[in-house]
Amino acid sequence: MKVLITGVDGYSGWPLALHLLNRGHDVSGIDNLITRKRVAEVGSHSATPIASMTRRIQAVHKHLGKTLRFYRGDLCRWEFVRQVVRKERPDAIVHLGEQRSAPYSMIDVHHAVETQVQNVTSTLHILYAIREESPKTHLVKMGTMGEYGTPNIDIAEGFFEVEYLGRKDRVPFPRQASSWYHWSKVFDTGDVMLANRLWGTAATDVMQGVIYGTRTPDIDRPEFLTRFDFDEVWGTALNRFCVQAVLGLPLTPYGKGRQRRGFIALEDSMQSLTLAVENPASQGEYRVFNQFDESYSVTDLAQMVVTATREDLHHEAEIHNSYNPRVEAEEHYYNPHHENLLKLGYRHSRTLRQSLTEILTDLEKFRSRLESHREVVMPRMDFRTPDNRKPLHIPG
Ligand code: USQ
Repeated sequence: MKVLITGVDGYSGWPLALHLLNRGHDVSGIDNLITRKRVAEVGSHSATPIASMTRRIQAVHKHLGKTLRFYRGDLCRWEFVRQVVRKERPDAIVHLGEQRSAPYSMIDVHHAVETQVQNVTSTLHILYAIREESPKTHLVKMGTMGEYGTPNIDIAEGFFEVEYLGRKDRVPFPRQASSWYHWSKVFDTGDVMLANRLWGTAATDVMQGVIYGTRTPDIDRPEFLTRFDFDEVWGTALNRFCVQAVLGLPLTPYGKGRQRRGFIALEDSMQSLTLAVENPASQGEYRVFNQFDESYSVTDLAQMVVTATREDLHHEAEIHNSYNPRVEAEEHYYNPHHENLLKLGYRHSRTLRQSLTEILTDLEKFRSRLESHREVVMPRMDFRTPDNRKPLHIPG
């Protein structure tokens, strides 16, 4: 199949490109390389030393004997998006090319607007490019489990039956996101559903949980490493806890630490996106996949990292809850459903505990890159105050 990946330079875009190439697909990719700049903007860098896009493409050619067609450009430029889709006319577009950090979107009005304008614009451009240049293309759109928020009822997989004042309907599950970033994904979902209703665009909307891991079988040489972020803006809680443990800093669950989220290993995320691509939605179909395997509270994560640090690195890590810089429920019910991928043959292949050994071992290898950016690891922002850069007090 011909597959176009937007955000091909990103944490999951790059391993997905390698995975699809290794499975014999014809792969092209778009990126404006902005994540590299944005991470530098907050004074950080990837823990893993990632190759430039040029070196990545050369390595694909040299080691896999394949060509990855790369288009450097901004998805907010309509003519650029249209020209690439016209040239490629892919069977599938996997749209990963969006600003993906909730904290980044909460820094101030400029970052909130930048996130929403860029994310919503890119999705609309892709929808229109499919309509005008390649109407049979199947869109696999990266959304987030965070669109649903944390309601006090089970979370359905996209749609659910509701009875209200004696009448019944099947309607989209309510969205209650808790950052400007997560709301940008809600708006995307609305736009993808509308394109599907207006034009019959085939679409899979992937509600993805937090992805973790440094390895997949396709990342088997230094030039193929994918990025791993650990600062408070770009690093997820799990990444940050692992880096804190390696550096001997306290692990920082925010607030009560009972916030629960769904998690999926990078390798399994590649498996599910591949299943979505290889088993496309039909013309006129809009489907939703809740994509995660295990659900944990932030404290569960921290405790698992403490155990893995003891067993794998042979030193003790400590947990010091910091106050919560985010506005979110710190204790809540969480039971999302996920059946649609299982029906396509998805099988959970990596547990968090297995991945933790790999992550900690890999981080040890790149310790000097963590040491040199030690100051970005502990939380410093507070999104509850107008001046969100107020320093936090971390005990110990
Ligand atoms: N948290 C801590 N300590 C930290 C950092 C975060 O306790 O040092 C807490 C946060 O307060 C939050 C939870 O951990 O309650 C998750 O935060 P996160 O930074 O790990 O992840 P999140 O902001 O939810 O975003 C990440 C990805 C995003 C993706 C989303 C999936 O950055 O691209 O959409 O996970 S989901 O969480 O299901 O919405």
